[in-house]
Amino acid sequence: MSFEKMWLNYQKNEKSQVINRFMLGQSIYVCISEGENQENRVIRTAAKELQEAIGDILDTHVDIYEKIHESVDECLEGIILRRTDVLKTPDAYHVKERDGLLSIEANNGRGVLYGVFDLIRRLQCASNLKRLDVIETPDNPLRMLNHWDNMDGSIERGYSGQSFFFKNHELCINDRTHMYAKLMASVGINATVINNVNVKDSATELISSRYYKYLQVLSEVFADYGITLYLSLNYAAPIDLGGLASADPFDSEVIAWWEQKMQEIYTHLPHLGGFLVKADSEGRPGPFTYGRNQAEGANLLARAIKPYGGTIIWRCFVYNCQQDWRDYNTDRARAGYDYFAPLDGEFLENVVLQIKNGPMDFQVREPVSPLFGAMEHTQQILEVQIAQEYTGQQRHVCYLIPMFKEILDFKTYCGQDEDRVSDIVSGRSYGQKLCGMATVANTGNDTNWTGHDLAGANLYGYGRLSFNTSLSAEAIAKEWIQRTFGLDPEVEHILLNILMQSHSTYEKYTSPLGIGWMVEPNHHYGPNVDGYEYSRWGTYHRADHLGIGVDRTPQGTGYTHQYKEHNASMYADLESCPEALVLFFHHLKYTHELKTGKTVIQHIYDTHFEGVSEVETMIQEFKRLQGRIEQQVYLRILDRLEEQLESAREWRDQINTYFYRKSGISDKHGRQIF
Ligand code: GCW
Repeated sequence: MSFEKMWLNYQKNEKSQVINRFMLGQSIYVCISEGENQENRVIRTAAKELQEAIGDILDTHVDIYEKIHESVDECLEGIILRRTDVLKTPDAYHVKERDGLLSIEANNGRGVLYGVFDLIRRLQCASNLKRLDVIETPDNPLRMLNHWDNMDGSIERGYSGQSFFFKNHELCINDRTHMYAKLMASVGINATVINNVNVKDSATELISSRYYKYLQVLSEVFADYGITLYLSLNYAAPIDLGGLASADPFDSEVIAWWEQKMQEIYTHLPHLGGFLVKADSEGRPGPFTYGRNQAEGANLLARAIKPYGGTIIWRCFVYNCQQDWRDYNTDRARAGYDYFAPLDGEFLENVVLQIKNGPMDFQVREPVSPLFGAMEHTQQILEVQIAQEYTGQQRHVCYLIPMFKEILDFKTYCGQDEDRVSDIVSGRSYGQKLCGMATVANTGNDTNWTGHDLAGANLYGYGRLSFNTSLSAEAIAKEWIQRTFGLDPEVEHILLNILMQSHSTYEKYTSPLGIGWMVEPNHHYGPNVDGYEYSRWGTYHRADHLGIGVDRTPQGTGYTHQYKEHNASMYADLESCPEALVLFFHHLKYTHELKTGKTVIQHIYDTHFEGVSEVETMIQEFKRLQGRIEQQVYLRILDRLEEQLESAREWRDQINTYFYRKSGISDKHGRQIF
């Protein structure tokens, strides 16, 4: 089925064929170096990919000729793929057409591959390749995916079926694995973690002889597409796997165990990039058990892996998940900064901290984590989540790239300029090399990969954005639509509108003014206003009969002062606090008048009615596409939109009714509230 190929579902494109006639009958010259090496392998992958795409899109066969690097100048006509020293940055590429000669040059094999996929994108979108001259340099050195796949085949927060990496505690390597590598490389992903950060049971054994052979094969499949394999690690492996009594980072037996383990791992898996670690978080073991801090914990692993050039990616999602809801002083939002900011400069050079975009947990709207900009001497990765845990679970359409853009564009004021989140994680702010972006992936073994067909835009968009953070969310969505659904302008117009408004619509019927967590506990789908109100998770809205919101100003939990000026004052001052986040930072009366002139309660009612009616409009619009997109896909999407509508009504009615009952204030438009 075509949707198994997502945006690489090449179709014969007559428009492209006419525009790019000069490519017909050309040959591909691949310039490789002498001997067998990884760079050559990636360049060969690139050539095969280009051959396939030209064959399908332009309906013409091109031959591939291999040349040893020195002799390339002989080929005057054709498509040349080669490495060059001119481009200094790894993964950057130069695509150029001149007098019928098309060259794709890069400093490494991966860059050549990216150049090829750039060209393929242009062929699919029917852009003119004549006189093309483009140099692209990736903004982020690391562009990662984190899969939360378990060894039994289930996926934590997975909404697209089962894992395609694991089944019954075995690794799967098949056509889908190859297609995965190809799809990810086509949008610039260069690293992936295949197992859940919650490493339990058999997953601890991934670093044992039972799995090395399979992991090695997998890492080679990935390496041919320029993707480096990483694994998640159980911090208590010395106990659970090694039979030691402790996992204390200062214990000499533990240190020796890790040194030996890393040596063993790298003997079997020379391509492994390193490990992602969730420690001292939500019940997972970590250095706190032994009275050690997070840097001491991370450095243990970093030292052991260093001889092999490996990296330790250490998550900052550390907070007290045994909070008492009666306690108004502890604020979960503060935890990441409180634990990590004082450790700036203490992490070894092969440690990267991975920081979730917000201080809580992937809510519909949160402020940016104040850790960004607070750690000048620490390498950092921004972690986002395209698995739609709190944003409709791939049953609702919610295009997340506009939100990711806002996060990347956020000014931290950590310097005079180059102080945005995008500057920090790209290495521009502090000159760091090991940094970038990671996302919790939204894929599974569903035919269409992402459950909701439109959720494919988030997978595509994340890759494109992490490569080039200045692309607009709209440009990315357009590309994705054209490559996935073809060049019908009506299809593009309607789907683009749906995608571009989807996050705002979702926010309207779920989560007003920065209040999160009003979801069903555990699975997080559907409304439950008090679902997390009296729990241990530190996730409270504090609504009573007079008002709602959390006071995080200096009079409250003091969280606002984790930001640098001017952000600290901007959030603390009700006048300047952005309205979309006002209840995140302030406790307000329902009768408080917002800048729009509406009261808080009226805003809640209005947005919930609007959200539902926007979903109704989406469905009407979408129905105009019947017959214009593949019927099966049309029906699948329609089905999800209909479920979304039903769910949005449930959200609207529960939220509005709850706050009406609490406040006793009627909707001024007299609409139905139950
Ligand atoms: O959002 C929470 C999820 C957990 C997840 C955790 C994390 C993998 O509900 O399922 O665990 O975040 O990011 O570690």
